Amino acid sequence: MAHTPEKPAFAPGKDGTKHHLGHTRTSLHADHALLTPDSFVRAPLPGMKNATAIVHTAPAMGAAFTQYTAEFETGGELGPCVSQRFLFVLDGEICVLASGKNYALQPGGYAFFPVALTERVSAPKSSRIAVIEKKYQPLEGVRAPSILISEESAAAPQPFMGDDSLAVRMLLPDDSSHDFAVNTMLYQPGATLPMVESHVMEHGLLMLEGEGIYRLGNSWYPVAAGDFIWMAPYCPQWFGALGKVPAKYLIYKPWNRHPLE
Ligand code: UGY
Ligand code: MN
Repeated sequence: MAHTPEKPAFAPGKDGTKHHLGHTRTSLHADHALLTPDSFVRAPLPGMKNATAIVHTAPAMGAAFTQYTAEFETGGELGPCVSQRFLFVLDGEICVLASGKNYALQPGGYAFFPVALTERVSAPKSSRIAVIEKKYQPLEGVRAPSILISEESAAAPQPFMGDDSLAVRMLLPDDSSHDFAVNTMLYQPGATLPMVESHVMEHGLLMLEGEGIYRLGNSWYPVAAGDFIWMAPYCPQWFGALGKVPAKYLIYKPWNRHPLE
């Protein structure tokens, strides 16, 4: 991407926010990270055209996967990927060319690409997507997953542990060919996780709407749409939605694999 003094690619606070005396809600710990938009740094990844990435988590942080937000200018493109890849459209429109077919994805649309596939992902207008990439862990006797293109509204909402005020949509099929899950969780105002969870799976979490309080380890953080959270395995976690509108997040976890593998 062209790098002009008027529009630097590396611009913390590009959204207009300014840090007051070094204050930010961004907070990094061994077992969790909260990263807020005022501290996001943009840089292109190999193969990107007219696009930049905000890498939210990666092995450098301790995660076994990579999650980033890709921001495209008109005509922007993602680079190639050696692992499996999941993307979820946040804003704008995304064109996918895969297995000889073209798809157009709108906000809420998503795609899963298995390892062997060479997809082309481009943006006909200014757009943003959440991207998750993970090395595939094959399972003996189980076929590798296939390409999937769908939209969030096509996944039926399920009450979480019987609570109608907390709806989960599973975006990937719950079969053991997939080694990770991506879900959306929609909390009505005042809804909470029913328990403090502590589990072997790590999480990547992008706040999509609303706000609330996230407990991570032994700290409680105010969080809002646009924030990213990484939770290491076993990080104690709990969320309560605040405000007058629902809170929603997109959440990743490794799934369907034995911890020894
Ligand atoms: O799927 C999950 O583990 C989810 N309930 N965790 C979370 O929302 N922090
Ligand atoms: Mn969890």
